[in-house]
Amino acid sequence: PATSGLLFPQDSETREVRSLDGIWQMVKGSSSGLTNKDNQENLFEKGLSQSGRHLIPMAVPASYNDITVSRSLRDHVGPVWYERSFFVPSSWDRRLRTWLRFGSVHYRAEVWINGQHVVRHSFGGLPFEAEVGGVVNFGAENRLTVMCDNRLDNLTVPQGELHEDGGDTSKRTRQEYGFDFFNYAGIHRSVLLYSTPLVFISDVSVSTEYTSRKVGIIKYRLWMAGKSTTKWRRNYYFRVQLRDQQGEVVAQQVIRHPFKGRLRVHHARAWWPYLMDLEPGYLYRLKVELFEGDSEIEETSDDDRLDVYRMSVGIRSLKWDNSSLLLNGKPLYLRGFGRHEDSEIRGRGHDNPLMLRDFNLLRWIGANAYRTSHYPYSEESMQFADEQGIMVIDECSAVDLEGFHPGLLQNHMSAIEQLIHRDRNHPSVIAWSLANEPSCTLKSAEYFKSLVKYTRNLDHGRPLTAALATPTADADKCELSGLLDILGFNRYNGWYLTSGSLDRITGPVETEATMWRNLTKKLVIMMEYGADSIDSYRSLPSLMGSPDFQRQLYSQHFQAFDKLRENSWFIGEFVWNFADFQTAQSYTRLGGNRKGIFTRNRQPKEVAYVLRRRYFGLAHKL
Ligand code: GCB
Repeated sequence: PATSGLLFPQDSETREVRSLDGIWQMVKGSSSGLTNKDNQENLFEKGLSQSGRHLIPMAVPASYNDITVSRSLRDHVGPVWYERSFFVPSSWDRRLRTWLRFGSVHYRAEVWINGQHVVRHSFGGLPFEAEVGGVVNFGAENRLTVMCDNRLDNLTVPQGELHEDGGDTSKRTRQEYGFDFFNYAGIHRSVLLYSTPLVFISDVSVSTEYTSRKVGIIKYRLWMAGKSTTKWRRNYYFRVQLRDQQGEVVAQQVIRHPFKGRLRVHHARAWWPYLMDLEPGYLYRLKVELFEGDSEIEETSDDDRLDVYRMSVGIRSLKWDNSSLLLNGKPLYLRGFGRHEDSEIRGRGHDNPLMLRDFNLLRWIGANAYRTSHYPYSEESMQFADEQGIMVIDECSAVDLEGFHPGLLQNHMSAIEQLIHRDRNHPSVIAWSLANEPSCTLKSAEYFKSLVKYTRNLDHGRPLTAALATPTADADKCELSGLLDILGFNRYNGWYLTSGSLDRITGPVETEATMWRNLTKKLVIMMEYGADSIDSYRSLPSLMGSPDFQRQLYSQHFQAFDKLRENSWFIGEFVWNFADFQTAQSYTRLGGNRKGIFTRNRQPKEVAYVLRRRYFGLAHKL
């Protein structure tokens, strides 16, 4: 089936969206053996209710792991099967195209409608869709089946290891992985059915500039689809209209093939981050219309209009060199967080109340940035970051990378391509993060060179970064650091290193940042630091794990950052982590990772007040 540009589905004069979220039926697939026994049973042909298997009511979107009380479902390794029925309006037949779109299924998905295969996809955190008009029954009931497989191996992004345990009768697959968060699985984001016209707007890309004279420039490119020859494009044209928040049209254009143009906005309102402007996150509204015919702008009439799509556009310029990162000409200092999409019961499932709470907390604490550690976050949250003026370092799902097999490089590139394609229009995205803590000293040179070259071809407008945890002794052997624009380093002084020593933090942080600077001459950011804490654990003097210790460890880091900030190349500090989060079970992770500034339930720990004072203080110094 045809796939298109993955514009976020929306209602418009010409489009309709129907949500398929809700309670679906689920069947746990087999977890024995690496071959897929369920496929042979053709669960998608008969339908789950006919399979004789145990049906589990399952919420969509959500991770399936923490919804029931079953240990075997929580720790399941292998496929699960989801199913629901749905209707497609008969009015969508013939006159429209029907699309089915998933915001994210982790990790591998196969989709059938009425027993016919329609699409497959790998990588959690990224959307995929298929045109399904050819397989659905219009004005009648349809059956949608989704197989979701959480297994990770040495070629998936992220990687994992699969082991076979037990004898012939009790074979079970065991999943191991090195990354420090639970491998939640399921249909994690919304499932949408939507219609477009037969000839339709298939993709839009924008990039912006903001000049010192307050002129905004929006360069755009538009794509249409729905006809099979290339000549026909000349019979179509687009109208683009930019409106400000009062609804006034501030720029417009009619554009013919090739569909590229630029809008100029005089006295533009720039997109500014939180606490750099009274009204952060100013967004214009871009309306894109596709017409048939060859009229001039005065003559365009809604009767000839085929399709309408709207999106928000923030006008800003982003520039960098080896001494600073500039937004609209002003140097940035990032006051940020590493985060997770993680909460009780829902796991990694998208949840609007949780997302809003998280943004309210980011603003309460005075942060201006976060990194989407360690995978792409929801499209809803990317849009919300635009609106709230929170800057995003957008990370692909390559966490704890090793092995550097050519097949892994292919998958890594594909994950980056899909991420950039999805997120390139967001003003909030200020950098791409290629990986978290990759091993980068062993035979990785060619791998990283190819990856960086490939990424730069996809987007010239944003700097590249990664979060490195290379031991300082091996820093000069790191094959990735020299290829980046921003060197991010993760280091747990006082925690994993020199555990418990509060007096061995400030010096090492300064020394390491300076070492990376001297070695690479690049911008430097501390991407992770922190300590676990449990509210009920009190001790005097403060010991590791107590809220007091966490607070003091932070204060020690702040002293280092204040010295480093005297250099323009030191551009930010990112706390690990925004909130406590779930991990694989281990005796080092009781109740998960407790390095949150907030509890898993999004209430402040003591350290939150200390960080709040710092982040607001930094904002006022700018
Ligand atoms: C790291 C990882 C992060 C972990 C963190 C920790 O370096 O990047 O995923 O959660 O350390 O707490 O150990």
